[in-house]
This record gives sequence, structure tokens and C-alpha cells, in this order.
Amino acid sequence: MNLADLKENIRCEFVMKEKMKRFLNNYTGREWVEKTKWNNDRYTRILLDKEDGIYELMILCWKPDQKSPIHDHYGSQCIMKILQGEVFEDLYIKPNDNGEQMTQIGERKTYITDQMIHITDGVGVHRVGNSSKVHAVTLHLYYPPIVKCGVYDVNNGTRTVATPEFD
Ligand code: 2CO
Ligand code: FE2
Repeated sequence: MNLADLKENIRCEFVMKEKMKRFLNNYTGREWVEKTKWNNDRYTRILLDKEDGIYELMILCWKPDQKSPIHDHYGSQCIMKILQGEVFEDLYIKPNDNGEQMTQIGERKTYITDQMIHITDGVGVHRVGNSSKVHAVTLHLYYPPIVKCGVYDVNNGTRTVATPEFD
């Protein structure tokens, strides 16, 4: 890849990210209310739209105290918008097989309705969850689709590959 290619790739990536963030930000519809599903044991994932190899759009439904494991996005970019409630994000440095306890980046961040998060594996690996007393719903755009993800053990950084499922 030469410098022109590099510049083009970088430009594309940023333009794309800003555009996608704007699209999600502009979405004020309430169609998702009819699509929510709740499970007492874990958060649910409901597919809204997808184009194989290109993107996936989904909502995630989090009952109080439900949270994801610490995970990466297997190279996929994620833009997430809070549709209802409040969620937290703990961000960690991606471990490098040294068997040490994982290191958190900064403090826990909390996001309320209409706020957005953009995350890539370059930023770090994360855990998202509902730390509030109300049901939370989040809208996620992954590009390309998140067909697999690495799940991490906080104590030693061990990574296992999982396949996220839809409800
Ligand atoms: N990535 C998790 C999932 O797809 C949700 S955390 O936000 O990226 O289930
Ligand atoms: Fe995630």
C-alpha cells in the first residue's frame, strides 16, 4: 500500500464513521419498542437489518444488572446509541498474552438516552451493561457484521472466541 492508498483508507474510514454516527443520531423513530424481547438470564440481541459482509443493525435489551462479558469486536466497528435507560461501559487495554490481570482504561463511563458510543478494537475491549433500575435498550450498528467476538477473562486476559446469537 502506498501513501495515496493509506490516505484514501484513512479518509474513507473517518468519513464513514461520521456519516454513520449522524444517521444513528438522526434516528428518532419508535419502531424498536415493538421489537424488544426480555430474558431473565441475559441481555437479548434482536436483528433489525443486515447485509452479509457489510453491516448489521440490531437492538440489545438489558434488564437491570445484565451485562456483557469483556469482549472485542473481531475487527468490526460498532456505533451504539442508547434508545432507553442508562448503560455503562468499562474499557480495557487489549491483553498481550502475559497472563496478567486486565487493565481498565479510565473510569467506568455511563451513557444516558440518546448518547452514542463508537468502539473499535483499536480503542480497546469493553464490557457494556445496565447499571440502572430500569430496562435499557441500545441500538447497534456493526460494520462489517460481528460474526464472532473474543471474550476475555479479566483475571488473566485469556481470550476465547464466541459466536454472538440473535434472539
Ligand atoms: N458487542 C456486544 C454484542 O454485540 C454488545 S456491547 O456493545 O458493543 O452483543
Ligand atoms: Fe461490544
